[in-house]
Amino acid sequence: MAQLTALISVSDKTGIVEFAQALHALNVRLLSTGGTAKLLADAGLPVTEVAQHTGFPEMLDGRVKTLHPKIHGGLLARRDLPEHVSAIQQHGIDTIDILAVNLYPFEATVAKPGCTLEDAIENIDIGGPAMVRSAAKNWKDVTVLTDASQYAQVLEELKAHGKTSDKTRFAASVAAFNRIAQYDAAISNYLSARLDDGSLAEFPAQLNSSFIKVQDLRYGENSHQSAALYRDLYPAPGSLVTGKQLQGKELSYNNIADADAAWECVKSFDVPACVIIKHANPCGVAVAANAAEAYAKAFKTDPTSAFGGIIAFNREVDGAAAQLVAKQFVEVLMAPSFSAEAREIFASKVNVRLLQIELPAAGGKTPFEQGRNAQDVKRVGSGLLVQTADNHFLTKADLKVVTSLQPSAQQLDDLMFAWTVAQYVKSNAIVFCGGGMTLGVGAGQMSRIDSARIASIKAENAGLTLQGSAVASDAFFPFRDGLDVLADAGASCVIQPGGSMRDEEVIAAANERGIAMVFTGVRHFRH
Ligand code: 93A
Repeated sequence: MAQLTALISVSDKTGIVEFAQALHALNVRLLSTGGTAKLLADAGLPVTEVAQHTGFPEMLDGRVKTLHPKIHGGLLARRDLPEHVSAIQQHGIDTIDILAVNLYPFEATVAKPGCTLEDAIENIDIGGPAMVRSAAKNWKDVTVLTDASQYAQVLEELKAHGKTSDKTRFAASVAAFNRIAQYDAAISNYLSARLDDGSLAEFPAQLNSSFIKVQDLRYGENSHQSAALYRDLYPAPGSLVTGKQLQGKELSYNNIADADAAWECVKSFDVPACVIIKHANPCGVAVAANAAEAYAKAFKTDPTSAFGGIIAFNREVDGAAAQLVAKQFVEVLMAPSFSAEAREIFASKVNVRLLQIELPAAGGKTPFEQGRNAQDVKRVGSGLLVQTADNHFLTKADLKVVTSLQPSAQQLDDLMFAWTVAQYVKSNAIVFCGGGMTLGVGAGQMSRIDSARIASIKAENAGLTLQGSAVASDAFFPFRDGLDVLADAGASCVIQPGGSMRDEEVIAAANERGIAMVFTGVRHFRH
């Protein structure tokens, strides 16, 4: 059998002498680059330096070592194509059958504290990945090894059969491309984070989309979980990650998740609004003439749950609002701005996290311009669920009145408000509203009727009346019983998607109970 040739060029030299010794014992010819060749020669192995093999010296501080047709021709030539075979013969190129390469330690270098841009750049391997790609592309003829853990299996196959199996070579090729993808991602992430001045923003999305780590968090959802916050390289204007923390303890994982829910919800209102979130659900939302009034109303919905809540405003927090909020225990307070008086009021409450986030400019057309994600991602066991984000915002013109009773102008406003809030409540969501505030929120129940019951119980606990209230349901009523619970509680009008097999039964129930009902034609599940 013709003698095989192996090219060995490794930064991490773990196990490489033993591997080369074993190859030599199998009569494999050894080619190698400077540092690796020296190590092998010192171990008494017969090794040909790549520079000698190509007849071209390593140059430019080693930047050009293996970038030569004698190397890439030897890796890429197809042994089954006579044209390829004669071409390499004509040019005096020998085939290379085994390639063992591991790359300049870019990841380890940039992980070191104090790593300079220059250090990082010098550790970007060019020739290594080029050879790995050549060999991996030509996997039918070449075995490519990118990790020391692969040496043993290859030696075993060579010992047993004088060659590696197709299966092994293909698996090694896939592993090689995976390694190169990781390596390139590390380079792209590091450099993207260094170029954080917006100068890529003009490029098409595929050239500028990447995530940057903002900070490690103390722990995740629970203290035994570790966590970090990442943001888009170019965050949408007015999105949570563009915020600036003015004071307070470091934000926790749950703080950030809840703050995001609060901020997304409060951004939906054009008029002054306040949203109080607890465990990802709104426990009070209100609109009013100013921030203080909006807070006072939102707080009334559920004062018990508001304790330790996350509060967002879409208007400046002025002295009046700050004075009211300061009476309760608050974890995070968000607003586009805080007046000097408000800052003064919170200055002594050193633990309260104040987050200043600019609102996106009005009139944005795309989700990005509106400060929203275009896409939603959720992890499932060994997979990702990806969807376009729930960016459907209803207008009154979208509504279809389905009952004999028409909602009044006031009721329509209340229904629109209730619908906006319901979009931010975990399913099954039932939201009682009236006078520009939530009156009872039923969230996250497995049955719609339980959400309805819970919402009315909570209103009762808070001493609020549901007589004449407007109710939003995030999805249709499968039976009339859910609607009956709302009517029993005092609802006068209902907004819901419609689309149930029993819509007729539910509409009849609404007519019978004197309720005005509108269909949206869209639902807002939130899980
Ligand atoms: O500087 S490079 O990008 N240019 C090259 O032509 C080249 N060829 C191999 N880096 C290159 N390599 C890398 O050198 C290999 O990927 C390996 O990590 C390292 C081995 O160098 P040495 O054998 O001199 O220690």
